[in-house]
Amino acid sequence: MEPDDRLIAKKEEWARTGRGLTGGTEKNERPRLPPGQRLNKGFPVLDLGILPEVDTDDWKLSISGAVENPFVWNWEEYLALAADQVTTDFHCVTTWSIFDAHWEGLFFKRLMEQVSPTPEARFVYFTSYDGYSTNLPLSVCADDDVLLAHRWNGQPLSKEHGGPVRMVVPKRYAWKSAKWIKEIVFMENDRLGFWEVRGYSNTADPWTEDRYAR
Ligand SMILES: Nc1nc2c(c(=O)[nH]1)N[C@H]1C(S)=C(S)[C@@H](COP(=O)(O)O)O[C@H]1N2
Ligand SMILES: [Mo]
Repeated sequence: MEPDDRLIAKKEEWARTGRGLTGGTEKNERPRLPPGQRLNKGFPVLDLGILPEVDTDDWKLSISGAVENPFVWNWEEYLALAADQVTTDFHCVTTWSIFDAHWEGLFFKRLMEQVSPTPEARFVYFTSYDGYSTNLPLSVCADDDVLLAHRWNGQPLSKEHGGPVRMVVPKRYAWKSAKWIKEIVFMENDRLGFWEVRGYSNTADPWTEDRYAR
């Protein structure tokens, strides 16, 4: 499958024109909602127009870069460690938010215990089975609510939402949460991901409405 160029061009245009920026909160909003966001009842799907087929039998997750113990996990190896759970809100830059998503998987902090990042590691770069990428500072990934998730609201994470396994980074806009995760590289220097080179903010903090690179 090829990336959906029209969809990508449209989102690049939103970054240029500042779609969704309000400069404030709307009346009647619950304080729990970041500025310019609205609560969505369902869980929308956003992707590049590619739905990668990744069977758990073939699934591999490679963790490498500035770490003392790089390795490649298969499904059983991941499952043996994935015993964490958390309930979080989730905010997409296109202005929808969902409340109380329940995720099960492996806290990123515990992944870090397994690989032991070197003192030089300050950034993390994620790549996915659909060719997507995104990047974060290591300090953000080490937060208590960041995890690799294979279950959502009591069910296996659906293919549309990034199954078998995706990242979940609740305190950043959702494009920082890579679906269909394939590779995690610990880095000394930052490297911009797919949307970060297309006009979207590198920091991506919903609470300061930090949507776009400007
Ligand atoms: N691999 C991959 N991860 C991705 C994306 C993508 O296109 N490919 N889209 C991002 C964007 S823009 C959003 S808003 C969320 C959407 O997650 P959802 O489809 O589960 O709502 O996934 C993020 N992670
Ligand atoms: Mo998004």
